[in-house]
Amino acid sequence: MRHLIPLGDPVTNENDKQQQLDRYRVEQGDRLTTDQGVRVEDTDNSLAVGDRGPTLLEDFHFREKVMRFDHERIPERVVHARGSGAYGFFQVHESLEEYTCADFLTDPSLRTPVFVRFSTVAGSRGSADTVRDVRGFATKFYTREGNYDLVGNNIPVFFIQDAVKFPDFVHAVKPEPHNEIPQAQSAHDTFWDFVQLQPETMHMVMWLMSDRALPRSFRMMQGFGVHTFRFVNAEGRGTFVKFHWKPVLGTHSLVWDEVLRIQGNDPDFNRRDLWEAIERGDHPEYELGVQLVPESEEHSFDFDLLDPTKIIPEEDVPVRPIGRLTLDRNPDNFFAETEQIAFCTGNVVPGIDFTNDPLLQGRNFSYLDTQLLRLGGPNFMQIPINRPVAPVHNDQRDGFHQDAIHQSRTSYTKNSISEGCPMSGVLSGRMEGVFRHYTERVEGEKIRRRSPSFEDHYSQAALFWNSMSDWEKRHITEAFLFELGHVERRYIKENVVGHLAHVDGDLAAEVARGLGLPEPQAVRTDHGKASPALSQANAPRESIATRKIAILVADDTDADQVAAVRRELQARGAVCETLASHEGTVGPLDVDRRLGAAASVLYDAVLLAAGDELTGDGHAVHFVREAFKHGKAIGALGAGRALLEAAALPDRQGVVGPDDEGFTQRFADAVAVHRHYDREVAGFSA
Ligand code: HDE
Repeated sequence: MRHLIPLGDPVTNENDKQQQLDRYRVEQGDRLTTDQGVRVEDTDNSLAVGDRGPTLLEDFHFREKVMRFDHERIPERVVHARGSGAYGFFQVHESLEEYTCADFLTDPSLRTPVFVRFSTVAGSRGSADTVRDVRGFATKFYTREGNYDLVGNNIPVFFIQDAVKFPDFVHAVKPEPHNEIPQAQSAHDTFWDFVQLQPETMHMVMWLMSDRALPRSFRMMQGFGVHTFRFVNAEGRGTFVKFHWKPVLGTHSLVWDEVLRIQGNDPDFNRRDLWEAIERGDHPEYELGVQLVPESEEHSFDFDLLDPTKIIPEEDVPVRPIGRLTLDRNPDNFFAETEQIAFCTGNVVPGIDFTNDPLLQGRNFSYLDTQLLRLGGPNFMQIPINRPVAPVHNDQRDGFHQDAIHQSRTSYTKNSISEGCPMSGVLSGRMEGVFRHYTERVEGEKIRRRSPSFEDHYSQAALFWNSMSDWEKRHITEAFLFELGHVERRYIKENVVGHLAHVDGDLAAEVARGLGLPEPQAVRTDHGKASPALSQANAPRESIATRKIAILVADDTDADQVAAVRRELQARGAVCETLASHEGTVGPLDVDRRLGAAASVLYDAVLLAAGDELTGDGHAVHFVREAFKHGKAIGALGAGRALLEAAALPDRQGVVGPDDEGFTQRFADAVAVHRHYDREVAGFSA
């Protein structure tokens, strides 16, 4: 394959972006100066008249310092305001040239640098991470042919079918306008009012009420491009494509009660988890998969491929793994990198194109438009994090914050003065590497009307429900009860239940009962179909890599035994922390955290190695009972038997005792299961 751009190192370019950023990175100097580089005498006292006199306007250092402070804030994103980002690289497994000419998808030796930003949607920048919400999964690929942005979510469908409704939808889910309550929650009247009036939301609402909306970690959630996009190969042939990110660590969720408690214990739970994993060298990895549909099969589904409220079940079109994303570097500065990164769905490279999905078409306007205000003008792509590694040459000029000093005497095309440069492909006659929009025949009347092929709002909501395990169905039902329980208007609840009756009669009846509403008539035409790939219960749960295990120790702990088990767990990739009633050491063991300053919700499993000293400690007993309530693996070692007994747990699913043979293996197996959900049936409450 030929490239217009000189490529340098032919094997890898994963460092290209970092080398570019190095030019902008600034070290902390040792002398304080003004923005003009003038050394500052004293920054603790402003210039004033005498000891007790007024401050002088002439104090340029004071004015500059306060002026800069006054203007530190930029508007937060109108949605996805709270996010966390990381650098990494993407490498395709084998050439996809049969389907796309995108350089980064055809050269397996290439490591394309990326920046990924994960986010919640509804909350403000300072809101808690663990809320019931969709998560953004936006990836900027700095390819040799320009930036490609895959701006996805962790749920494969969306609430609405047409972008023109996005402002209404967002206004409905955001805090209510009169009192700005509630923060980062969908459990309020305006959101459910929108839902009851817009049945196209039903499929997405089912996902939102499921545990998918409570990811354990950004490292353990899927990502989806949502829309059907188009691959285009060198011959100009198009293939429909849906993008999937699958985390190598598996897809895991928190439980609802845990979510609520983490909000107080560590509002930065997901952000911290991502940061710490990368600092530790546990680099998050995701497989990129594609579902490919030949154009000839566009109309062979019982839904419209252009409808973003629909998935293509994996059983019908398998997800083909095509490459791997690895995140291996934290940003140096949150504002400069994570806050200023600007994703635009319109950023595509040759070989990847749009379809006529009306949601996608609208997004292509919105993302570019939103950055103008957020980042202060049309040159936002010159901010270091947004710069492509591919060279940029054009006649676009001036505007706020123009950073480049264009030396050319011309800024128009065609020109003769600069020998016609820079020249488009057509003008130069060199078409290699140009972006060519896919040639598609379109005709029709100019109308404002939803396509009849977008009309079915319930079949895939039912497909999702049918595919759930018992515990997943239980969680979805409870989520509806919680959310609608926070709605004041009875008719809104009734109408939502009315929609649920189209999805599943039992679900609708149970929600109605819980809310004290009349049971609706079941109206679903039961298609009886399920897609096992949709259930988290079917995801592999074998590894304990990066699971956080709390080890409770005291003076009666057998330190050698604990050290040996800890070593084995760490060898399997677990992250262990030792907790005791005080910081410092317990015998030869280093204490990582004081038990009183920790909470079970911050861990995936608990290993009890302390006995009598903690049996009378209410916090320690609560710690164990709460971990049990949230379905976590519990192991008791040596003296830990006494603490286990003190906790008086009602059953032993996922509980491994000191006398159990092959303790470490059994405990690791119990941790790998992630959550022992069947405990919930016993109705245990801590
Ligand atoms: Fe977005 N969305 N969105 N969205 N979206 C934004 O762009 C918008 C939609 C998504 O980490 C905004 O830079 C419209 C679907 C992510 O910086 C804004 C519509 C999907 C992010 C915007 C949608 C997404 C955004 C706000 C309906 C999944 C965060 C700030 C047509 C496929 C990106 C910004 C980041 C952010 C508009 C629907 C994902 C206002 C109009 C569907 C991950 O432009």
